[in-house]
Amino acid sequence: MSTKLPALAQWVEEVAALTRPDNIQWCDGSQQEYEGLVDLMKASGDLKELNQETHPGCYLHLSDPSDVARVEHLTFVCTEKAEDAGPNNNWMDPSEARQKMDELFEGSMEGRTLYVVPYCMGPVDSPLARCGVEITDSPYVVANMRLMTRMGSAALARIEREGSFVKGLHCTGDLDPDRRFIMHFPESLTIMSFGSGYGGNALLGKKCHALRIASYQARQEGWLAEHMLIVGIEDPQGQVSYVAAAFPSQCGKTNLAMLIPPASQEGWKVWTVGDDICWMHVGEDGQLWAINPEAGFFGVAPGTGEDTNPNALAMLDRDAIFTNVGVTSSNEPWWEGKSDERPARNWRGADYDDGAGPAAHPNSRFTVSIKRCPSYSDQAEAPQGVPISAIVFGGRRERLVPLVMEAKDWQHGVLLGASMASETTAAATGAVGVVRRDPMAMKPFCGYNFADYFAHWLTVGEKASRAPKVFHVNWFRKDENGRFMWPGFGENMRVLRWIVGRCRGEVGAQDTAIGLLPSPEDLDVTGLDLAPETLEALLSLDQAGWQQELSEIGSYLESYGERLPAELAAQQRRVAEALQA
Ligand code: OXD
Ligand code: MN
Repeated sequence: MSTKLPALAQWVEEVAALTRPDNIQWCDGSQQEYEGLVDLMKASGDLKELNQETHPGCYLHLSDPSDVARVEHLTFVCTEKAEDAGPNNNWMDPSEARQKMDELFEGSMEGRTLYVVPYCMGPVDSPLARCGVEITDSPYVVANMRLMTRMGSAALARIEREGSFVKGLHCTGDLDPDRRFIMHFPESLTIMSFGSGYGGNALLGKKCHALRIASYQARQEGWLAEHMLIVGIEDPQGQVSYVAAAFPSQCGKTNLAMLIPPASQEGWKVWTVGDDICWMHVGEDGQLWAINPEAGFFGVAPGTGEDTNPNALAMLDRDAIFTNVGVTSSNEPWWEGKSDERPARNWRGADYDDGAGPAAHPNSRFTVSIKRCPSYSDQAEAPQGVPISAIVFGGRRERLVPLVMEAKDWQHGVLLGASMASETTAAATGAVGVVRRDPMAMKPFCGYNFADYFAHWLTVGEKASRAPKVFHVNWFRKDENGRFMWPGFGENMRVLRWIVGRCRGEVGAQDTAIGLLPSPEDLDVTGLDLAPETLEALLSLDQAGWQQELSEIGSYLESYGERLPAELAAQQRRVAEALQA
């Protein structure tokens, strides 16, 4: 296999001349090719077979311990002008960055195979989908790309038809953290990633293309590329409303995306369209239509259990790749929160020792095709996408932020998204548990200046005459004893029902300075072990605390200087004044 497209053939030749691989393999995406890669990795020790009787087609990959998460401090957006990348990104001059990367890539594939991986983000026949080609020397990356994207011949055919594609160049290198960079060149639709094999740094279709590069393209072309799950919520009469929800990494997007409503919510169902990324376009009817550009999950394993996410467990017993989990004595994958069984070995491949940290790395992952998900939506492949009724923002906030609130209008919704904050998690290297502003859960993923991004969100709202309603949720409030106040997981269905009810004009809310909040009687809490005072606290407004929050939001927004849209500053002032009243 090779290509009819001169621009692609030439790029592959140039990369090969620079990196000097022993072989070049064009990937067709076939099952046979996948099995060949698995055999190769079993032979090299990159993959270990798990128990094939209980977990057919499942393998374990253990990373270098220094390479287990995204590296935000080594991730750069290289636009010609630093202001275009904005204070939300690390910036490097594009020619300096290219030179640095060329030096690293020079001869870096000697003795290795260069894989050419054409892929399509989104259903191959969807006008909303976009294509890319990743060149990598890692068979682990190729195998994961096959599970995560529409990869191979069909994607290549579309690329040859369209003539354009995002170029992604990846090399594992020697995994030296001092020689690790994830560079984005949005103006030339190019990604260069060196020195890491970790998902978010190396599977370039995901964060690098579908968020950083796509968000930049989306602004130019008038659409949105977001860090959001997409679900269909079906009521007992069979009517489905679609919701897109943005939460920072490790705040439960995957769990919410495949939620199973508890018995008390009889007749309600949740259908999974996506768990991490959402591309939305304004349709001719004025609604936002969304596709999931991915074809698989790269989900966080720890905490995935029978009581938290039974759908995920059900899809993980075949054809999955596990990265950095532990194993049991019968060689089945294991992580904290999976079962009461004692693991035999930890994620470093050593015998498990209770005193020596968790068996699975806190950011250990599973990769599996979305088609394995029991709640996979029959609309997930729809070329036109699904119509979005509600956009939900949320973060991990121990205090202050109520369980749920609704924005007064789109502009206020943009403020809710732009002022989102969350406690940091293990998905990225660095301190865990520190509250940071993470607008629209896009802090690590927006490929341009956040001030321009907020302005773009406001513009999309102007274009969409039937824009979704916007909400904010917080599943993570704690009481003075440090206990979670809301049960979360499947019980979040009760909050989703209020959200859907609001979109359909069927349930009440009280107007407050910070937004529309349900009164306790607006939420169905029948059968929940929840004290009335706790519910009251979850739905109340702490005036002094919010005044302080609004002042912090004001300073945060001011840090974007003159590029900040006046409308957003006005929204902040409006809420701050309402809180003084
Ligand atoms: C992810 C992340 O892998 O957000 O989805 O880190
Ligand atoms: Mn994510």
